[in-house]
Amino acid sequence: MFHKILIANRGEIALRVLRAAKELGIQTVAVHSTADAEAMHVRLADESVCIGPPPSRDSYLNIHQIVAACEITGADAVHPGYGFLSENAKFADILDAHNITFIGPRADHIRVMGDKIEAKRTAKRLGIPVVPGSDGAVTEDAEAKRIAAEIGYPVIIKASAGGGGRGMKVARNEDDIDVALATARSEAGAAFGDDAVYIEKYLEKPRHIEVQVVGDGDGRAVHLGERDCSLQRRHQKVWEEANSPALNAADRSRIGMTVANAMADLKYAGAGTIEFLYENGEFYFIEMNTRLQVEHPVTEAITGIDLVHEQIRVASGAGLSVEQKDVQFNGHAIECRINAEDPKTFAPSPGTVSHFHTPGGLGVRVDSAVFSGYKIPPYYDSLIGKLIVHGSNRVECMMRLRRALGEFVVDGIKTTLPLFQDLVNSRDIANGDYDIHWLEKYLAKADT
Ligand code: MV4
Repeated sequence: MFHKILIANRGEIALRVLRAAKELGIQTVAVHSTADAEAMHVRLADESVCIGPPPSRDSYLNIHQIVAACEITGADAVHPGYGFLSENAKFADILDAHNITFIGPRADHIRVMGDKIEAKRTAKRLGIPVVPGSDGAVTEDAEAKRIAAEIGYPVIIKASAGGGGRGMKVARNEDDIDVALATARSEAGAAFGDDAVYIEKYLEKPRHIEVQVVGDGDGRAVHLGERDCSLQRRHQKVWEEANSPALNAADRSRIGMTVANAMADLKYAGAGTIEFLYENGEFYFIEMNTRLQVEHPVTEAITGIDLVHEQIRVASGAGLSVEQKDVQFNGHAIECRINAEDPKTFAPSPGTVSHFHTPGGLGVRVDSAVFSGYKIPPYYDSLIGKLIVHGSNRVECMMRLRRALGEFVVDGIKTTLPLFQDLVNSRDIANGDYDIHWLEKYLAKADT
């Protein structure tokens, strides 16, 4: 097992990782920018190192400073959390060259999945169902039109280097292709320095359902069911749940085993998420995330498995603590992402949290690094906490969520808590009746 883990992140996820490390008896090192000197992850770590000024590129993304912090403290492993360097293959390679373990998958797996065309090819080869479309990059209008005619309109053109919805263009008929292809390519080139795009069937009203997997890197992999993350605004997840209200146990087992077998074949190591669009009872692979995700606690709630423990175990060579037959899905869990934002305009609302009081009780978990008097710096993303509620079924979970939201107090700044007060009372949400466009439509209506 590791002696000392350096946590290359901040905020609630730095705390999340720190807790797992402490439970395993491992020493912890926090790194921080000058803006985060007073942060909770710094206070709770055994040691801390300041790695630079507030802008992320100079601190949390500064590979050389982070490697230096490992050398100074004698850390033998790095957990990257999510965001920042978590899907940076070069970072994984550099740590490896310094004999420091990257707590995550192999660099080549990060690289393959970071390129959406390669990711889709790999998924298909491994037996994962993909969205019908081009087999690789498309450059010519004629080729795009031939493929679109074959799969049928509407189609969507996506950047291979993309993600987060940037550089996507929908074409509803042949006349749209020229402009969609040219725009997607130029946007991709400008945003990512890579203008490779591909084409696929556009699904009109899918749900976003993602399958959690953990692999031991040696041919064993276990799926931990799915999360429904359809409730998004501008490609930012807002509310996530496990299980998906749209799936039954047979669907879950079918897609879960497909993914687990694929990741076993790949010899994937650590935690990963396979994202699907789900429409009319069918799954279509879109992307894979090779990291721990923000919404992992809903999976932990229904399985009782600590995903960060599993990541650390696998990276250290201790292997997975569970086999597929040990994994059971108990009840239902929902996560609300609490952002320091205006609940109507979503404008960031940094500043001092004058009072912070979190809900408690059975089935309630709050992951946050905020405390009364904490000053939210303006430099980083606006997630300040996650409320995760677990119940024996979805109805109980919703009742408990409504109760927990009523206890939550964040004074001094604006937060998205009022949005959740509304959502928990929505009829469609109560019925689990929503797709990837539901939230945007709901917010547009509330706006008028
Ligand atoms: C799609 C799609 C419809 N059809 N692909 C958006 C971000 C990227 N991760 C994938 N995205 C989509 N891909 C096909 N073939 C619709 C979306 C999409 C979306 C997906 C998940 C959650 C929210 C979304 C909001 C708008 C569009």
